[in-house]
Amino acid sequence: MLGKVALEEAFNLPRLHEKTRWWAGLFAVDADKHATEIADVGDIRLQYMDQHGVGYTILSYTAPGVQDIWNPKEAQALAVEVNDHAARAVQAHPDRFGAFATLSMHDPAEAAAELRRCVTEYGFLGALVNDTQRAGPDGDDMIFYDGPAWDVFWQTVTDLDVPFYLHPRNPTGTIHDRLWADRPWLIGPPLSFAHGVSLHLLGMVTNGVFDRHPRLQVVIGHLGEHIPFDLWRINHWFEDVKKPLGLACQKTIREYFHDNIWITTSGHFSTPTLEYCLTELGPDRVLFSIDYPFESFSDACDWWDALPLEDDVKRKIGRDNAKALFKLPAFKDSEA
Ligand code: GRE
Repeated sequence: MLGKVALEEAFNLPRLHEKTRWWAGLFAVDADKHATEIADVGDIRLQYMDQHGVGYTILSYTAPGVQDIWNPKEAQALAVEVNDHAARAVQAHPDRFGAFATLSMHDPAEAAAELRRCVTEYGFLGALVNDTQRAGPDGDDMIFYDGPAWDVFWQTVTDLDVPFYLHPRNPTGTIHDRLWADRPWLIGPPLSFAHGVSLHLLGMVTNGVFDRHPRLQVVIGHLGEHIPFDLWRINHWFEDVKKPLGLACQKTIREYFHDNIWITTSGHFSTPTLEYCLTELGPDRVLFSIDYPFESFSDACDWWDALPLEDDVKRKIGRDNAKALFKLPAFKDSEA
């Protein structure tokens, strides 16, 4: 399929090479290749896109990124630097690249202001945040965005009418030590990433963020971070037990998925799993993505291009849903 759109696609700052090597050591079999690819927001990426029929990529700063920085001033300075860097990449290839804002999430008003700057000055298409913000004197605290203090931020997101991508990061501090330290191979895609994002997103549901901000659009990757497979059970327990006990969210979990939540195929190229998600959620809430450079263009695109889906479903997920959600400009093969 030509003109695909991909939106969980990471870059780093070349000057943070050492941090990239550390992260690559945890997740990349070929650390040199990974470090080269993630630092590129030009020719290497464009060549892969051309080879594999990806017309447009929404760039985002790699995990754990700014969410790993517990000093609020440093976090904000890095976010601004990253956004200025991403803006230059987009300005060089506006018909191939867009960007998500990178945000320090220490302070809701500051995060809102940086998002507003990126959207209004740079034309960024939303924000991508790596789960909870590390905070506190030694980085052991975690800031969630599901409480009332964050309403000012969510209000800005919906005023600007841009989506918010909730991306995973690695477990840290006490949580890491208690849950994961003795099970290190489960950190990342096998379990901890989905564990973190599903907790955070379901916290937003049950703490009423989507009731207070009914137009808010949140995207999660990896075919929904395990939540779609639990929809029946979550629904049963919310509706039949938790609401009678006091859970106050207004809609059912399926309604939030219908009205507020999107999933992407990033890093999860399984046909039966996608078919299951389409049965549960329908094709209007699913978006193609790769998860480059943690996953390869060929694994994602060869799988996608060979999928026996109806043409209109394939066009929706591969391109048209993203075009509408992000109000994309014309890009390579955008009408193919
Ligand atoms: C990511 O999407 O950021 C990611 C990692 C590490 C491993 C896999 C992965 O940061 O998808």
